[in-house]
Amino acid sequence: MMENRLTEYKKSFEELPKCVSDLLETSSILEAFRVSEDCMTCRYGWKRFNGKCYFFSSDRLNWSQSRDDCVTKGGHLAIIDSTEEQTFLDNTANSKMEHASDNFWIGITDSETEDQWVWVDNTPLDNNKKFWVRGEPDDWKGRHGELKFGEDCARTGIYGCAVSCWGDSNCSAQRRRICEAKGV
Ligand SMILES: [Ca+2]
Ligand SMILES: [Ca+2]
Ligand SMILES: [Ca+2]
Repeated sequence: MMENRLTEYKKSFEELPKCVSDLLETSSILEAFRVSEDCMTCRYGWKRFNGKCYFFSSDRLNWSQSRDDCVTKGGHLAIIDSTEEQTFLDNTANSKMEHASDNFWIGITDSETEDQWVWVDNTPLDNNKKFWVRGEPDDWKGRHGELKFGEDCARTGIYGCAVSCWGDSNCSAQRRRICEAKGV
């Protein structure tokens, strides 16, 4: 445990020069404050919110590759358990999307049992903290039901969505991802 923490601290220092150059490029006190706050508690390139750190990828992977990559990065695919976290994640995703459906994988799937949604830490989806957009999840199998696999993995919303945004999608689709990790 201590060793993990030490490695994380060392990593933060390695990434410090990049933080400093970001800091020098800020144009307002407010922006400088935000950059230094992110840098103090999260690894470079991760964004801080409520004591957690989030990574919004620019590359695209299928859902299970995304899940594994977040673990490699020392975290997990985002587990969303409050309206605040959901709003922050979809708002930030919005600011990074290149087109209307350029959304991000999050850490929940019903691939084990259809319609039983479970987060990557094995917690079942809480009925009071579901953020599906209207009409989803629909386990869509094509217009004529011709697709073998339905939709068992969840993604963030289309452009402009803020709270009830999630959709289920084919797990083999290539999408961006949101990883979540503890702050250092
Ligand atoms: Ca979370
Ligand atoms: Ca499904
Ligand atoms: Ca769907």
